[in-house]
Amino acid sequence: MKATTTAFLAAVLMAALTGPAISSDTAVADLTIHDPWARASVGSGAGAAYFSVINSGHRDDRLLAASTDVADAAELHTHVKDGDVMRMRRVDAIDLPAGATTTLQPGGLHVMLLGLKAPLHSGEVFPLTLSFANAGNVTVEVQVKDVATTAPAGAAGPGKMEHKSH
Ligand SMILES: [Cu+2]
Repeated sequence: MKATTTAFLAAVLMAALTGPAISSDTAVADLTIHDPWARASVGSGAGAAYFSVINSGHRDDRLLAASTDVADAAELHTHVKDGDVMRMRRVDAIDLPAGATTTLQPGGLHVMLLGLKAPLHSGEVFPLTLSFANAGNVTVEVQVKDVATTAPAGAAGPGKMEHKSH
């Protein structure tokens, strides 16, 4: 009985650690979009979405655009170092080399959500449509996560980021 209870608790703990039992991978052609997530926003304004794209095919692809109903516009951005400050800059496309995984993450490549129609709350999910040069369009479910638990060490904080307008 005790051993069974312990095993049960271990299983519950594992489930808690690995998150909700929903699949966070979406496949389209040779691409797999893994773990799309966005930071919970403090207010409305701008947000950012992140994910990895695994290109298991033999030809390169490119992410050309993104769109979502939760924001007025979604742009592809990267960070560039300007002196001691990391600045965001819009890019025309994100290269997805064959056989490689390309990761969008805080402090690097990201999908910028401009003009959020409502604050993004932790635990919410919203659709994001991605347009690839070869694989076509696919809509993924973006999981909103708490800022504090997702900011990796070494990533520039919001105070050090400046948005470069176009
Ligand atoms: Cu940005």
